Amino acid sequence: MTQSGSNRRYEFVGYTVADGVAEITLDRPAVLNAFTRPMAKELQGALQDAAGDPAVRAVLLTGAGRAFCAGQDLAEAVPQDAPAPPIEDIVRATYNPTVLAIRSIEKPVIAAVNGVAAGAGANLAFACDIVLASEQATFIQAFAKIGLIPDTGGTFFLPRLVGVHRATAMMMLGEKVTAAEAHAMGLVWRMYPASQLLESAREFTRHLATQPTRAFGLTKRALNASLGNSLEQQLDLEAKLQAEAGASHDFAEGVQAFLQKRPPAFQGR
Ligand code: T3D
Repeated sequence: MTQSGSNRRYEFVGYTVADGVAEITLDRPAVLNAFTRPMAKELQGALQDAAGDPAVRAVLLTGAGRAFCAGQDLAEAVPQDAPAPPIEDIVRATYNPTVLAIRSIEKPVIAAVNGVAAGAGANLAFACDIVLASEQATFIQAFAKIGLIPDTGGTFFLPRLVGVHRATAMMMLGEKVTAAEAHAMGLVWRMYPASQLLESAREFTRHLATQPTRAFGLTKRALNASLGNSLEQQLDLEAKLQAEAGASHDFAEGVQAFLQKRPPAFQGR
């Protein structure tokens, strides 16, 4: 299903569903898809749509034009002709629910970083389950350049992804990290030539959408919990979640397919 023109569900976010994949496109290319509150609300709506639609078994998040996302729209944050809205309110309304939505959707959420990802835009990508990137993509913890601290979960995910020292350097220097550097640090799973990123990311996500979605959802729940659990708690959780996975149609199908030496036909339940 493609949505364009008057059929389009959202103004600042593209949302289409095809082949089990919800493709969400941040769509304010004139300002490098910088976040305003309306765009964030729409992104949260699109994520909710994807979470609740049984036809969606994986989500692809990308940006329109030459950028993934330049973070907070600074013209909105600091209007030149009106008092600035409280920053805390922006963070609480814009970024916190978006990150929580990505982490709580029990389906894979893949970021296809097509260009610069700065500030909240970078940390939005790092909150996703797998990050794919164009060879031309860059990641910038831009916050320090304007006297802010990293938000959008950056101080939670980055030290866990790359270690405290590298995260600190990225955050205090605000330097451009190239896709190749991000790949070497494990922030990016796979890089593609710019012209091939979107099609490759679609194929990648379509593949995930044919896989055991229920088990993926439970895997994601376990990974989320592992970030705060002790080993004992995590082993206990694994046992419980494995009971759920073991009761799924896809487990029965996966085992039968293996024994019958044929590819499995997972239904995501
Ligand atoms: O309320 C709060 O502030 C709290 C929340 C904070 C979360 C955050 O994300 S804070 C960090 C905000 N983001 C930034 O500081 C990044 C600002 N942008 C840049 O540093 C550069 O634009 C980039 C490095 C991302 C890209 O540089 P470049 O040279 O490729 O593009 P450009 O020419 O700077 O930008 C193109 C246009 O997009 C330009 O508009 P123009 O001149 O063509 O009319 C530029 O003003 C606009 N733009 C880019 N980023 C933003 C933006 N407009 C508003 N807000 C932006 N973040």
